[in-house]
Order: sequence, then structure tokens, then C-alpha cells
Amino acid sequence: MLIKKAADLRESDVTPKETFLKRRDFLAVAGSAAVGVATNGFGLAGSPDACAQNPAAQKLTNLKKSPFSTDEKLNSYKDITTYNNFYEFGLDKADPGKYAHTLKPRPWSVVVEGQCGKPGTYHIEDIMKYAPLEERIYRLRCVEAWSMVIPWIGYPLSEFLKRFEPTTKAKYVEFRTLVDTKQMPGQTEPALNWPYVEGLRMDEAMHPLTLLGLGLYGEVMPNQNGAPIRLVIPWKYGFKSIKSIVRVRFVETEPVNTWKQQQSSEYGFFANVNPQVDHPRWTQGSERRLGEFFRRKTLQFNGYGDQVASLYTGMDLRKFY
Ligand SMILES: Nc1nc2c(c(=O)[nH]1)N[C@H]1C(S)=C(S)[C@@H](COP(=O)(O)O)O[C@H]1N2
Ligand SMILES: [Mo]
Repeated sequence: MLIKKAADLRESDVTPKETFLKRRDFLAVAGSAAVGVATNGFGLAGSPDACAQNPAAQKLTNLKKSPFSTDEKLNSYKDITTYNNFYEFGLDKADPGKYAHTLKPRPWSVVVEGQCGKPGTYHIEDIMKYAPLEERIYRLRCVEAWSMVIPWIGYPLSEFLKRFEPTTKAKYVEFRTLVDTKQMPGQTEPALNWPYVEGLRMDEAMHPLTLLGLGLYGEVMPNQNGAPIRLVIPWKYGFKSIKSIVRVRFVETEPVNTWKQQQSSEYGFFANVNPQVDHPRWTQGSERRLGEFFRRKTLQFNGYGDQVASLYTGMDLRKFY
């Protein structure tokens, strides 16, 4: 649901800016409550987090509940949208929140190619409808040893990929982020090799936990979190969860992902969260949950081992990090 703005705008001419902003926040909360996102146990109505949401963002409704959601305390909308890694907008955690407004997530299309029966160009508005939208509350653990709990919205990546009828030669799937220095000014710097590239083995991509992320906290994906379409793979370090995807390619061989290209001694292809294998420059044994003071222990596969450990049976996880 889009909040009607015409009346507000007229009113803004005659009310002080502050009152205007407060009123817009109120409308956003009222709007969310009306469409049911307040029933998710994250106490939207009246909470400061809700007030901090983007009142102009499209709200997403009729969300299916997911049995895969954690019941841990959510990080605030503010944490989730002001502490980000998105090097296309700068290297500081605050940069994406400040600068990602230059990204234009609509209209948007995704090119699908490689080993599949139905390659083509697919529009985001259609992609949003390929499967019922779910709310999935997942932990996301960054390789830099911080973590957050985020109420994502999306649907299983498998529901997306199977529509393109991958062939038996499709052993991996590769994803690429947009390259456009106008929309992503950080790409004028050689911080990484652009485009950002990620990949998954087919069984990882088709795993029911792997989510195609289309929103969070009841709205379409904020720009800084990878609008309009990104991955969310909760048992892997955050860098596997590639943002602002424009290209999907089914391939026979393992893609060379950006962070592995950058420094293969520190970042591998699998990037499964593993407290037993330290990063060469810091421990992966513990992490700081944003908003908490004490560090907590990092769990094998970020706590999702029961569901995903079998994908790696027989593999030496020290070698395949
Ligand atoms: N295109 C792109 N995707 C990216 C990144 C990036 O710099 N560029 N950073 C990754 C890293 S390191 C992390 S931890 C997560 C952060 O996601 P969040 O900002 O939504 O929490 O995005 C990942 N996806
Ligand atoms: Mo990260």
C-alpha cells in the first residue's frame, strides 16, 4: 500500500516542517498496522522503530509466516538501515544509508542466462509475484564479526530459479550486481572489481532456507539493503548475500566471487559461518550482535546446522572455507 501524499504535501506548505514529519511518521505506522504487519510480534504500532521507517516506501502485505523464522529479538529498523556493507556506496558502514538514495530500484529488470530452458529479461514487478511473499526472520552474520536479526520479506530462491528451467549442466548459479557509476558513485573507486559477483552451488541455491530478498520490516527493500532484489543466505557470511542483482547465470563451473577474487587466502567460495576457522586477521569464534554490549558465541552454520550441515557431508570445511 502506498501512503497517499498529496494531502500531506499541501499541508506541509502551512505547517512547520517538524509537525509535518511527525504526521508522516504517524501515517506510516497507521498504514502498516492497517495492513497487518503489526501482528508479527515486532510491535510496530507506536514503537520508535516503526516511526523510523521510510514513510514513502511501498508497504508489502499478506505476508506468509515462515516456520524458519527465529524468535530472537529483532534489530531496529534504524540499525538495519544505517549500519551496512554496500561498497558501491562507500566503505564506511554509514555510507549506504547516507548515499544510496541515488539508486533507482524501479523500473528494474534481471537478465537470466546460461544453462537454462527459459533465458530472458524479467521485470521486478513480475518477479515480486512469482511466489507468495513471506516474512522470514533470520540472523545475518557478517564476516567482520557483527550480526543482526532482520525481518526479511521474500520467497525461496528455488521458486525463482526453477521458473527458468535450469538444465542438468547447471551446477552453480552466479549473480551480479548493477554497474552504474551514476546510481552507484562508489564504483568510481577501485575498492572492489565491479560488478560485485557471487555464486552458489545449485543445491545451496535450491535449499529451502535460501531466500530471494525483496523487502524488510513490512516494506520493499530499502536501497541501502540491496533494492530491489538481493539474496539472503543465513548460514553463510553476509558477503554471500549479494545486493541489487541484475544478472543471474546458470553455469557449469564454480563462479569466482568478488571477495575470493579480492583475497582468496581470507575469503573462500563457501563462506559458511564457522567459529572453528578463524579469519587470518581476527577470530570468528564470537560476534557482536548490534545493540548488545557483550559478545556472543558464533554458532556453526550461524545456528542453521540442523538444516544445512548435510549439504557438506564429507567436505573438509577447513579447506573449503
Ligand atoms: N553488491 C554488494 N552486495 C553486498 C555487499 C556489497 O558491498 N556489495 N556487501 C555484503 C556484505 S559484506 C554484507 S555483511 C551484507 C550486508 O547486508 P545488509 O547491509 O543488508 O545488512 O551485504 C553483502 N552484499
Ligand atoms: Mo559482511
